[in-house]
Amino acid sequence: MIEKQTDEQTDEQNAGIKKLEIPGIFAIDASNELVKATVTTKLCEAEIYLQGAHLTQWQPLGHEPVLFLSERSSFTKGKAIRGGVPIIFPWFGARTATTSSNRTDGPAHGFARTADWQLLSARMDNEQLILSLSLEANETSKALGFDQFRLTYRLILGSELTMELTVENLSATTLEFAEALHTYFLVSDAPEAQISGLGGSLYYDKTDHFKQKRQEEAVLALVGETDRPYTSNAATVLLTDPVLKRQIEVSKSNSQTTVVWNPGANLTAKMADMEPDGWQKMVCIEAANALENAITLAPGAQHTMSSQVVVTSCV
Ligand code: TA6
Repeated sequence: MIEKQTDEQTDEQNAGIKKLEIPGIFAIDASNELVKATVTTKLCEAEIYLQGAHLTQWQPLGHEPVLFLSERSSFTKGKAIRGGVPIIFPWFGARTATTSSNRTDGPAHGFARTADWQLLSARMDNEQLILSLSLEANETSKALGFDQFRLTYRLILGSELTMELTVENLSATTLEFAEALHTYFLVSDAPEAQISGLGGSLYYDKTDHFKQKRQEEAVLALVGETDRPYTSNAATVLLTDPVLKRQIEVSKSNSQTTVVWNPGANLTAKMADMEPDGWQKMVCIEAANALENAITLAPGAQHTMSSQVVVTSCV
């Protein structure tokens, strides 16, 4: 049975979180259904929801917002936010045999993005704000067969963005999982965007029966629905926006899968949490370990995947 928190427990928790506020820099708003933290430093502005440890905005000084956030996104308990950086764990997409062995169905992209994470710490270092959050097994994860793990998410928010996800296996048996930092980047017009760094790489085309293909072109342009996990791929990807005149560099470590996703007009029209033209304003470039790159962790072992985002202006 899934236990529901009492109002007293929630109030107590919120009071604890409020103690981590840093005046003028890091504020927590617990007055709405989802607890939201706001970051204002000399280097950037950002927003993060504790549900899902979901970063929904990051804007380094002198630049436009970097992350796409759907205006129709639902900010309610248990519903995934559309945009920002959903944390995908412990399976990617629909639940598959590799990550579920005989277990019951679960929500698309796992339970981490809709779970309540704990804010562990918030501290300044060299004008950057460093946040640490964690998620351990709860009733929902246990019901899905994941009962002994710990996720720790470290966010370094400055003029660059670093996201670090650590998975620890606390059990006496192996832990098999997939993961992704499902980052939605804001672009002025998706068909105009240029994505470099994946030329010559192999990917599965989810829009064409999962066929494996090789990207022949050096620069990928988004023509219609694009849904591509590139496996065994550690590439640094460069997203150029000729209208906003900026380049976003996405590098990563301990990630063997890169995913590029844009739903295109037709799929977007079927998505309740996207504006009809939402697909034009976003492209997901995701650091992941999925499909044949799913991770198997030995008892007591841990694994850290990270992604770094750097924005530069260009002419
Ligand atoms: O990362 C790409 C993808 O797996 C796509 O197949 C697409 O469905 C997308 O994620 C969004 O999934 P969601 O469950 O958030 O609607």
